[in-house]
Amino acid sequence: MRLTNYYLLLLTLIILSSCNAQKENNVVSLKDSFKNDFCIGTALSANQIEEKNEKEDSLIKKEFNAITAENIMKSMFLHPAKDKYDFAMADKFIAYGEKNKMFIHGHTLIWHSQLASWMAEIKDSIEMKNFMKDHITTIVSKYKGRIDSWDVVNEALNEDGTLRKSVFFNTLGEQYLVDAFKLAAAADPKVDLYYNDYNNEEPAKRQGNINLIKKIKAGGGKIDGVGIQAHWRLESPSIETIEESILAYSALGLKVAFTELDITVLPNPWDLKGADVNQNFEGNAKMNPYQEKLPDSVQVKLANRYASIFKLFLKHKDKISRVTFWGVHDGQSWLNDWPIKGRTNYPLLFNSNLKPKKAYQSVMKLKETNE
Ligand code: 9MR
Repeated sequence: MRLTNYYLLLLTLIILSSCNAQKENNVVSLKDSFKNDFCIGTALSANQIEEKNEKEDSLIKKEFNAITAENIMKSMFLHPAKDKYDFAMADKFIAYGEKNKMFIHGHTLIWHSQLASWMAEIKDSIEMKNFMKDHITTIVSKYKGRIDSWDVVNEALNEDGTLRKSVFFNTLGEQYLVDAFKLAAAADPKVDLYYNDYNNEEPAKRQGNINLIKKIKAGGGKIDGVGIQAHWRLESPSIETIEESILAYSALGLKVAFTELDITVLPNPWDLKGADVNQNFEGNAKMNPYQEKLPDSVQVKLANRYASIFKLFLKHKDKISRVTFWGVHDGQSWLNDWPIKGRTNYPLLFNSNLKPKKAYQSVMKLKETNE
């Protein structure tokens, strides 16, 4: 009798372990789990585009079906001098996406930051018009039919919804927005054209963004979508604010993409009321509390935050085209160096050893219970 029990127990254990083994062999990934909902993207560094690290490369291919170049397609790299373009890295980026059958997003054509120095010196409207025509036409035509969507204009708004006094605005006024979208559409009529910004889920900036979209349309520009960058925090923005934005933008007939998603878990110098923002926070242990590891309590908070965000995304999947994380893993995140240099942040779904975090499980779990 005892022996029978022993054999029964052994049999159960064997069955259980073979189920688990099957589960492990059954490759589950973000891109497959959300394949009927929206693209799951990541931003790639130069090294990742060049497939320098085999483990990172196989993680990228396994989990993501959309890519954005984190830096190499910005104007200072693509167009370093007035008569010089450098497409070497962008060509590799596109080839990488094509080889892996990924959705390829172009970031970014007109942005006041990471400009080549010669661009920042353009002073008059004729020179700026010529620059925009040459820049947009050359780049968009080169990749016509190979890039799926473009950030035509990036970060043109101030926090209060007014237009940023960028070098483009200062030389051309608000007409530069319409011109940029017209030039991009002329160069590739089929590619999806986006306006992309951060904090544009917040009410004042959102209203400014809505006005901007209406201006582009009224001026005869083609705009297909709005990118909400989604550099977010554990406590804010609220799910309600994000939802209102999805609804407001899609009511204008636009696709909504979350283009640079990450969630900081570190203290923000600007939240410290009364603190001097200019004071030097580098090397200050209070501002870098999780150098060794992320405490479980915060890991759980991050997982819950990601779960509620993705729950909302799923609720509005008919309006959302793509959700892209700003980086593959924590070790690569720009948030390790901003707004304070040299900290250890944990904003993504994979840790710096490329292992899925609790946040990854919590996002994946939404699909297990949904379907
Ligand atoms: O992640 C990018 C970082 O490596 C660069 O140093 C930085 C320079 O401005 O740009 C970062 O990416 C930005 C993106 O292009 C536009 N939205 C904000 C992103 C984070 O700063």
